[in-house]
Amino acid sequence: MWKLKIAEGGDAWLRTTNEHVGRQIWEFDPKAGSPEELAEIETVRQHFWDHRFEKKHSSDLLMRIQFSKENPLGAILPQVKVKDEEDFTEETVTNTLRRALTYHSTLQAHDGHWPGDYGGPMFLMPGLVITLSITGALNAVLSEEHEKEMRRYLYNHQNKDGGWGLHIEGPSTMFGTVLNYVALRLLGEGANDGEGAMERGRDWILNHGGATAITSWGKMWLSVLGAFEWSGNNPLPPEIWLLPYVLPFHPGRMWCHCRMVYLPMSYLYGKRFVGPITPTVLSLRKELYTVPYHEIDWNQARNLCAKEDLYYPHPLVQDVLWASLHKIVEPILMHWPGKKLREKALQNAIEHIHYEDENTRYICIGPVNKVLNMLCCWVEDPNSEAFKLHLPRIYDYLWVAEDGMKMQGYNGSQLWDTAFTVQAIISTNLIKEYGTILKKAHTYVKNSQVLEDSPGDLDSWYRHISKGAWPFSTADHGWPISDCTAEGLKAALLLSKLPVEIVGRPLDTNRLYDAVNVILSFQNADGGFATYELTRSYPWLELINPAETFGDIVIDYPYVECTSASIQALKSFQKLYPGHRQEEIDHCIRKATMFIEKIQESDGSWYGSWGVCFTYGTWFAVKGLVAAGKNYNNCSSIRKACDFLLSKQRSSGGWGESYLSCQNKVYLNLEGDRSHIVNTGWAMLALIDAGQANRDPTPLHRAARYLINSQMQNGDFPQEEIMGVFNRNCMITYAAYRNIFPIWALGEYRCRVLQAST
Ligand code: LAN
Repeated sequence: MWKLKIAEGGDAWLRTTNEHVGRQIWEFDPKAGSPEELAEIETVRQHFWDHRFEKKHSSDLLMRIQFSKENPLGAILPQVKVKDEEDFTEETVTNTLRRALTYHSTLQAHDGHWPGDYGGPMFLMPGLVITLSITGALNAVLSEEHEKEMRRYLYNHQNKDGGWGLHIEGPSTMFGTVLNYVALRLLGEGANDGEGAMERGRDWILNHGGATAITSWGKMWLSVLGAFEWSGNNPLPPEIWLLPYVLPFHPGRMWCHCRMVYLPMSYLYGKRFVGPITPTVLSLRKELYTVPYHEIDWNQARNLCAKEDLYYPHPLVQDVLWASLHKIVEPILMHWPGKKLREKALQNAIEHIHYEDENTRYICIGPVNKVLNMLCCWVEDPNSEAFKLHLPRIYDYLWVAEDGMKMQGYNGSQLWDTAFTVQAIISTNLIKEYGTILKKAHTYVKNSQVLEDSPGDLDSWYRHISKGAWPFSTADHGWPISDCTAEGLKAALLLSKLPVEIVGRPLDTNRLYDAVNVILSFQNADGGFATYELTRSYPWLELINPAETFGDIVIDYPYVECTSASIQALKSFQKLYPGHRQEEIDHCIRKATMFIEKIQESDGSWYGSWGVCFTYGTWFAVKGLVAAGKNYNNCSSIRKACDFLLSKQRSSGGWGESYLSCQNKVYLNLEGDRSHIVNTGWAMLALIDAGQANRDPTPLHRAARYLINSQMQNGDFPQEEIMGVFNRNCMITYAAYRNIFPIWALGEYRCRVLQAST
């Protein structure tokens, strides 16, 4: 049986700064599991498979089953449902909250965080599988059971039309279909296996123009595998890193995720690296294309892209730029004396790769550069220590649920979920009852702060400061993020106000100061906050975004979420430490508030970039403005926001926003006008903050009723549609949101709507 292990190392090649706190790994133990347990797991797997086209999101049930055995619930309060016409009392809400909190506490790990599935994207696992098969490490890293679960996952998420999407809920794309088809082949499936599934996948590819129409990232992966020619790729010259930093398009100025993905890609491109040509690779050359491989026009292929994949079409300047690099510059760099420069550029690139590896303990900033860096280390030297150090960190990205084993979008969302959960629990004011959970969560928050800057001269590695920041996941990952620092700080400050006997010792003041220092350092001149770094270049740089499937990736833009979270954290800090850097903080908050007001949409909403979408953005914006001292009466932005939210409430009392809002940048309800508990939580929290209870509490009562009635028998809430997003177009799972936001919204509702009115 699969077992989730928390905060364990157990491999001589693993490095850690904090005893692996937050690390979550699935291991297969052939001896574990009673026949009943194994049968239960089979049942939930079968259920997923049977309903896979209607319900594409798994419910993280393997972890839930395991935890229900390890932390048995005991007696649970009886469930109360509220009829439509009926009023409910505070007791009903408190009962729902107790049931929800008791259940949610069973999901807390011993190190204090809430583990969970962070899957969703469908373009990650193929990169891993391709890298492992090229390097010959497939069997060393993945057991038969791993491979079986990965195949299960891939088959579970094949769309009805035979293709695969960019993410689990998305329509089929060439990128998703070719890569997942290839992954299945490398995981041992024959071209006609899967009771017709492989054939349907291939048909999808061939009916949509064949793999020459895959996106640029797909072209790169197929090229290293040997199933595509490098001459069919647009250039990714590593020399760009050697140009002076003053140039606006220097990679050091790009968004760290963009820079960190194109860095290893440029290394592989610069080397024109191709893995061993195996019989499977030769066969793929036949399976994936509409014409024989040797007849493909590779020059034409450079700019082909299936219409299903095209979110960000190349502007003409790009085609001109790539053509001139391809035809004029590359031939020079591939031959003496230009080759000397190429060697220097490759050397420089691999040094930056090693720096990133070392300073994330080989986790790397994200799943894409994780496997690319690993491949580069192997290409540099197959026997290198660096490659060996990469291997055990692969498991940090793998997660098993009833839909199989997936590769996650990060090494988890540990700190983020823990910081939110702390705020949610405290909002209920049931602190004494759930004190032990808060204490453990507090430990996690304290143990996960980043205590040092990255080593060396930060500027020459293009790194921002990290000391005092919080990461999104674990301290070993270590990349600082503005809003994670803010949410971490908010949680730490709230906990510091509670009795030490209940929640343990507060964080040292100096470490609070460090966090404030990081937050202040993240503010841009326009008042806004970006994610990991300052905005270092101009939005027009998006013109050279070559990734057809992702929008807004080239620079780190300022976001409403990051800006609002920073305001909130600084305000809470100031209330407790009014003397510390007072003027700077005041100034920072003033500018940030103006920034948020400025970017409001004309309908009163805010576009959220990292959650779905206008409900998420509006929740953050309102919370930030209110924290800064604005209210319904003195701020027209807040009034407009309330009108916007109220206009979107569904007849059920809830809110339900489709992920298509993110892509289209226009609010869209979920299909069939369904509501979604997480959207409902965000909208309720925003309205409560904006003082809706004093004007007309009815919408809040209706929303609360919707949440109460959505709770399941055991106190859990159902997993509905996917609610996280990145780069405008790709969705990502936040498995703990279904528990956190109903609790948080009902908690505030209980204390600030019901209790306030009595
Ligand atoms: C994340 C996850 C966390 C997220 C929040 C903190 C929630 C957000 O408020 C700021 C942006 C951030 C840090 C974020 C950015 C983009 C990430 C890193 C991700 C969504 C997780 C995965 C995604 C990353 C880009 C995926 C890899 C794909 C590429 C296109 C490189």
